[in-house]
Amino acid sequence: MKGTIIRLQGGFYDVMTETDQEIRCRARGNFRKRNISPVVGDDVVIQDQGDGTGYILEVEERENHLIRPPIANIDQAFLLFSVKEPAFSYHLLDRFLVLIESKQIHPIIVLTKMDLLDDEETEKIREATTLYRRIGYEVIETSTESSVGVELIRSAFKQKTSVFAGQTGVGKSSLLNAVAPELALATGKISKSLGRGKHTTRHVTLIRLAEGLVADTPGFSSLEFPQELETEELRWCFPEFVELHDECKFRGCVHMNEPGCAVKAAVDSGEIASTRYENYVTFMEELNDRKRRY
Ligand SMILES: Nc1nc2c(ncn2[C@@H]2O[C@H](COP(=O)(O)OP(=O)(O)O)[C@@H](O)[C@H]2O)c(=O)[nH]1
Ligand SMILES: [Mg+2]
Ligand SMILES: [Zn+2]
Repeated sequence: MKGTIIRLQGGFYDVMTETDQEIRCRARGNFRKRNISPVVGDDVVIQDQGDGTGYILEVEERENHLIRPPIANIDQAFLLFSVKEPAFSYHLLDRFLVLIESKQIHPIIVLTKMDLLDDEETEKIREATTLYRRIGYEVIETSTESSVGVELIRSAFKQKTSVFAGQTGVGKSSLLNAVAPELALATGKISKSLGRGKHTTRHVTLIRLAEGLVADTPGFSSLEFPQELETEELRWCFPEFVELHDECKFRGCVHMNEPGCAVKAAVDSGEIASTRYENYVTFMEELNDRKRRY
């Protein structure tokens, strides 16, 4: 029987089967010797003992894998950015996109708190919406105050394993509550003052939500680029650069100082947004600095 690990608890793996049963499993076989340690999100083959318990026999190959939080096979990440309180930042958005592109996870950009903008500010933020849609990203504008976009978020959950990412205060818990009120997650000041003890180990759990699975902790808790992201790979994290790459004079072009660079030409002509290119250069310098330090 096949299933997905949704929780790790006291040496057990709770597996949600294809038929929506939860089975408490132990790992059987020589996973440790083979250097496999099953994590939440892993697709597994289990032997069902028929009494609510079972054994994991096989862990299937992972599509992708996050370390913090430890979770595998994420289909998509909702990247939340508030348009106000805290203010919208192109830099932060591009940084999150690089983090997620480098993990080969499908991003969905979510702009939150749209209700806080007046008409003029709405116009201004639509420039961002348009820019990222033109690149090919899905952008969903939301407000939990006026219930904008909540249905779109809900339908995007279907049949997928998702993580929610975004800085504290952007409205992750509020939006999840809007999609599924039964979650009753603490929001705003309340959640801050609860402050979990330092030594409490937090395990990730996948929860059923709107016919999909969602991780109960925010993905990408660190904004640092992953250690394995090489400077030469950064260019693959910008889809609109990838599209022009073949037109650069040099095959190894990283779009910095090379002559005949199609990406830089597109920046000059306005086809590629200058904010995107500026952030690319900043990230490149950051990765180079890191390389120098180690
Ligand atoms: N005006 C407005 N406020 C919101 C919206 N979504 C969240 N907030 C507020 O933003 C604050 C942070 O929300 P929360 O969901 O706790 O953010 P989290 O830290 O990302 O989980 C809370 O005070 C919410 O009431 C929204 O769509 N509109
Ligand atoms: Mg929260
Ligand atoms: Zn180039």
